[in-house]
Amino acid sequence: MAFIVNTNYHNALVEALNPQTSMQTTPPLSLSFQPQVDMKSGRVLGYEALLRWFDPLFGAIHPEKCIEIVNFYNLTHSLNQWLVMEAIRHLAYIHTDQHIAINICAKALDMSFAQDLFKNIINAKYDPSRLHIEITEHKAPKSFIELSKTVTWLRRQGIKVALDDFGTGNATMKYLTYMDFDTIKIDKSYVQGIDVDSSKKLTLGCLLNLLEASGATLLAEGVETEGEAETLNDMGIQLAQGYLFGRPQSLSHHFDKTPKKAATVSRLF
Ligand code: G
Ligand code: MN
Repeated sequence: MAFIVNTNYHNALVEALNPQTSMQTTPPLSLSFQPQVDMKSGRVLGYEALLRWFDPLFGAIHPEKCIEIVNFYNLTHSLNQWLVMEAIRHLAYIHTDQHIAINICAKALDMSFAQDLFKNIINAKYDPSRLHIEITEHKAPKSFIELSKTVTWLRRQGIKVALDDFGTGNATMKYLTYMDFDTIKIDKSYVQGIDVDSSKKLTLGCLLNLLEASGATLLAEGVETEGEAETLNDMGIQLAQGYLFGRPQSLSHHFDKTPKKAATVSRLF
């Protein structure tokens, strides 16, 4: 265990996950939003929501450590429910054609979670396609067959599903053989320095050949320089995320300090 067990972490986390606490001006748990852009048009298509935990007692807790603590105390389900509600709440502050993507690990993405998520987005009267799920592939799911059923069901309801950090997990190919995704996010390790490193370019080229048949839209992660963006464009990747286009920040930061309230509800069923 990489962190020292401290019962205060448990209490702090339970308190932070309370919906009342989330409404405070500076809540301990918050979301940071990083733009996902179409490099051709320059449009911000949506934002990936990244978890931030700042505890009054412990200070800033690194996201990886945060996930470790959450898992240790079996609070993954509560955290994921919190993530869904916060993501839905923030949809009101962005344009009606933009989405918010949340990270859910493959292990936690079961039918009951998916159905709850769908119910919540419908109750909030948003178009389900404005919520994206990024499946982190580091931890293998309990069953690929069950996961593929859930992913198919979610996509049928209009919720977009992305495979995150592609090329870093030990089951990368298995995901592709079992299910289809709307988006595949190419991990930053394949992207960084792509304009100056010919062997990296060759590797990414091979990956792209492989992914062509998947039918998914590709998004390059961790784009930091104009050179990388240009090379990716030349290689046919149109969507990107990275410091070049915007760091993870509060939504009000992305909207020049004045969050845009959506003028109308995007779609009613
Ligand atoms: O894999 P995932 O999509 O969840 O990646 C999000 C993580 O990557 C966050 O921790 C974020 O801060 C980091 N990140 C986002 N853009 C960049 C970038 O351009 N460069 C680097 N080094 N890290 C980035
Ligand atoms: Mn992600």
